[in-house]
Amino acid sequence: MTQIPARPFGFPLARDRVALVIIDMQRDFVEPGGFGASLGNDVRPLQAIVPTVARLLAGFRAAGLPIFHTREAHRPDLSDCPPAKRLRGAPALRIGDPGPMGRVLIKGAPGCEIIPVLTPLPDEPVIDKPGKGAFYATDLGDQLAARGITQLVCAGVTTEVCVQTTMREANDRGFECLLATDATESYFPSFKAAAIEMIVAQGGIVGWATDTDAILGAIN
Ligand code: C5J
Repeated sequence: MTQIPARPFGFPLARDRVALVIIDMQRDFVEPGGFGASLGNDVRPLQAIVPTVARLLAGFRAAGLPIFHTREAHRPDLSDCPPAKRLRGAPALRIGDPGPMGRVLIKGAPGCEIIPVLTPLPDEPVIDKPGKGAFYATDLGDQLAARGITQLVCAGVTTEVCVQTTMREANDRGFECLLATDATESYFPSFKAAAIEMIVAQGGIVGWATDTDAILGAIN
C-alpha cells in the first residue's frame, strides 16, 4: 500500500478505492460579479488555485481514477432553498436573484456552472447539492458506494464552508478523506489555515492534509 506523505501522518492510499471530489468550483464563487463577490468577498485568492485544481484533475484523469464534481445549486422554484438560507444577512444578491451571470446559484444559470477550465467530462458525475455538504439531500453516498469508493481526495472552495462540511459528512460515513491544501481556498486566509488545523488535529479527527504534488506523485 502506498503511503502519501501527509499531516498528521501518512495517508494509506487504496488506489482501487479512491476518488477525487472537486467542490463548487463554480463561476458564482470564483469569478467577479458572482455570488461570492456579492457577499463582499475578494475572489482573487480563489482564482489563484485554479491551475492547481486543474493539475490535480488532469492527474486523476491520467491515472484513470474516478472524479466527482459538486455544485451548490438550487431548483429554479427555490423549493430546496430554505428561507433561513436565502434571507440571511443583507447581501447585494440573494440566491435566486438575477445577477450579471444569471440567477444566483440556480441550476442552468451561467454563474452556477463550473468554471470552463475545469469542465467535467461526460463520465464524471456532477452532484448538485442544496446544502454546504455534498452528502446532504444528494445521491453522492449511493454513487460512491456503488463504485466501492472508501477514500476521497478533496479540493475546491471554500475550505471552511463546503469543503470542510463535505469532509465532515464523509468522515462520519466512514470515508478516509485527504484534503489537497493547495487546491482549496477560502475568501479568508485565516479561516483556511484554521480549517486545515481542525481537520488534522487530534490524530486526524476529520482527515488528512497534504499538497497536490504529494498526491500526484502517489497516483501516477
Ligand atoms: C459558500 C461554498 N461558501 N461552496 N459555499 O457559501 O463554500
